[in-house]
Amino acid sequence: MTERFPPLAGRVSGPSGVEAPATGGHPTHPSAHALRKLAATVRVLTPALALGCALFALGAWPAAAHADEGFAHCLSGLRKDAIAKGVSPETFERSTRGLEPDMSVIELLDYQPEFKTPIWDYLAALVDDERIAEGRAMLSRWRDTLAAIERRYGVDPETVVAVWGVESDYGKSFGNRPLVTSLATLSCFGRRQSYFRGEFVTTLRIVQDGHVAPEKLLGSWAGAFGHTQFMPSTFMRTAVDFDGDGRRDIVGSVPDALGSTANYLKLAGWRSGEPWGYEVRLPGRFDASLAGRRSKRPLSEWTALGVRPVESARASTLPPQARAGLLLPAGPSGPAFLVFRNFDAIYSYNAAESYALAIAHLADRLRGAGPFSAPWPTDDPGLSRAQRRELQSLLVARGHDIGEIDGMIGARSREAIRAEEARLGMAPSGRAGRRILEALRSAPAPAPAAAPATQPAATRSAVESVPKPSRQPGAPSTR
Ligand SMILES: [Ca+2]
Repeated sequence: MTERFPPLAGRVSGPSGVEAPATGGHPTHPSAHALRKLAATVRVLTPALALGCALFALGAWPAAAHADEGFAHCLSGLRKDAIAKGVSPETFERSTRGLEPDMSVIELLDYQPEFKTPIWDYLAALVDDERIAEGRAMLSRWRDTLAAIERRYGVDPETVVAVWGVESDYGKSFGNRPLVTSLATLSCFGRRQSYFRGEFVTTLRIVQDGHVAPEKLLGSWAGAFGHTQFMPSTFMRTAVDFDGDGRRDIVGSVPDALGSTANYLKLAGWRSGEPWGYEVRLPGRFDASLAGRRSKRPLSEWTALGVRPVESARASTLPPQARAGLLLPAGPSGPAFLVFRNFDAIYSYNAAESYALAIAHLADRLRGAGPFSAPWPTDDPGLSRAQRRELQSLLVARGHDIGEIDGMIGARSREAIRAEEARLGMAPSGRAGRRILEALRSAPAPAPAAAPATQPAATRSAVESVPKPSRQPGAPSTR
């Protein structure tokens, strides 16, 4: 699994339900996240592969060529690749019969976000009361399975469940695009065709080996699928058959998915019983240039520099020679963390520090810890998903058509926020923060003329209570 994303990862799409943060890079609002991951993917290619990739790009399908003709020609090339790698002609024919390209995935590949999400917004939505409560319910429901997983792989239940919660919202958000279609399209058009060809062929092998039913091979636009949102190649390297039925099914089997997550982390260097890290306080006049996940120093040096754990009990499990990096996700005036080897293991899952921090913090919250001690350096904190849905409902009640009330703040929600900010005499930012939420809560009820043109808010509230299973990691929201 050493090729997974940056260090190890293999995924090109992100976690559930949040836009990409401005720092560290990740998620879910696909776009920036996806691009970062693609960049990361390229970084891990061997020089030979990279050369192959470049040569392939030179001969890539001309953009002007008719998509259908180009696709048919490309598919015949993919067929040769697939058969050379052990896919039977029958599997190939069955999987690609009537297949047509889905050019929307190429748009997603090239999508450039117009809005940077601050890390406090990102974390507020990924580690909110809902996800903590559901995670605790999952810890209880899958207690025996998680205990067996910990015995086999040495990864604690809270970490495994936190990855699950961030990756697929505990199995509620897999993405709904057929992998074969997306990956065949990405193999034939756009950038990174060489990478996606490998993922396409591997997908056919997963089908051929019977691990996951073909009709259940749905995922993000880039091909991440199942509870763990593994790319097909990551699946091949790291997925396990934990329930013992002979299939590695990270879509249909929670034990397989959770076991696969733990196996992934173990292969990424997880050290059993060690913490990922903990929040610290910096001394006055601290040299922030010492920060960096990779700039590791012994704990004793950090102590000598005046860096102190916020809770000393959590720091006492590591020896003074244990090596830690200092993470300052929002600069020296925000929360600070010392992070150890296990943080790197989580990071490898998705190659973004903000992502790893979300999982690490969610795991701590599942263990009963509270929020970070230091506030984020903002006077307008981020919103939970429930608060985002409330904000969207308030916007709809004022006549804005923002699409579905799903807690995902996309372009249409931001446009509506901008309009309301202007109306209320605030500087228009388009950001879903506490200030605009509180302003709209206390603003006078909208005039009847401004009633929603589409669905009444009362009808929509039913929608908002249902977790949205269709989030596309990597897909820009249209709202
Ligand atoms: Ca199984």
